[in-house]
Amino acid sequence: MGFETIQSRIENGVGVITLHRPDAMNALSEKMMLEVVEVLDQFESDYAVAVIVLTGSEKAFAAGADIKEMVDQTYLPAMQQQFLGQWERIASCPKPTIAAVTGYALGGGCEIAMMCDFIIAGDNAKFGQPEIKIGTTPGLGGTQRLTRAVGKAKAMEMCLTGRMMDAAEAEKVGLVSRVLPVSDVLPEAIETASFIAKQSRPAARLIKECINSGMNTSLEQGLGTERRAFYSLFGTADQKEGMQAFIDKRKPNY
Ligand code: DAK
Repeated sequence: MGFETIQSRIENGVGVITLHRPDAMNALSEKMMLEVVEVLDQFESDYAVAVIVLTGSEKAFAAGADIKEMVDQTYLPAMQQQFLGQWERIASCPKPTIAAVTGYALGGGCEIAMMCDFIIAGDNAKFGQPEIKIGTTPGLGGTQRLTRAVGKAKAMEMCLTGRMMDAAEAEKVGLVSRVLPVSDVLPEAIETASFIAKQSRPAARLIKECINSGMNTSLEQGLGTERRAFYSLFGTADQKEGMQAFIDKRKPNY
């Protein structure tokens, strides 16, 4: 689609976005952010795309925001223009998203991986929030999503020291859903995504909504949201098809 810093394609109901700045460890430049947002807009409005996979290169998913672009930034323009704020767009995507992470996922790289619904990691993956080492704080959810994902002790240690977490530790503490050999990560992420793409889209959307909203509400409110979602799906043809297919001992056709 003619992008400079990313590549994108659609296969089997899956939109794949590949971060592609090989000379800069896929550092998240402003140009890259605009291109990711543009392709997300396209994927979201395209019925051919049911699920989105975000990936990088073998060496680096992304080594964080582009430090060379940030070094001279000043307070007022950063605040007034909500500098880099559009990266948050990944978290608000209503379609299911999977991060296929190999290599470094640092700073903003770790943060955009955590914005996805789940992470499948390569056995060479390294997650970290090294901002302390360059005189700043995480700015895209590192102190918040990481803490919710791995708990206070690990998040504090990682953010205060910049220590990287390897793939085995990330799986153990629940930051990633699975760890695979590097060459299997993207194919497996796409296969998982295309499996989800074949399920009921309204059901997938509501599952995502329930889990995400439940992360920010009380158990009682979360259970209420879940129950309303469950009831509402009785209004869809997919629920009828899914249940009838089970009874008929055949595959559902959504
Ligand atoms: N930015 C710019 N260039 C980078 C980069 C980065 N984050 N990371 C790597 N590069 C460049 C290097 O400068 C080098 O370029 P040349 O010198 O060849 O021109 C090239 O990529 C290869 O890197 P290295 O030579 O350093 O490679 P190594 O294998 O030795 O080390 C590394 C790989 C990933 C461990 C290392 O490059 C590294 O530590 N990178 C920086 C990691 C880092 O500090 N990341 C956090 C950045 S701060 C916000 C939104 C977002 C953010 C904040 C707020 N808002 C919405 C408010 C995010 C902030 C951040 O992510």
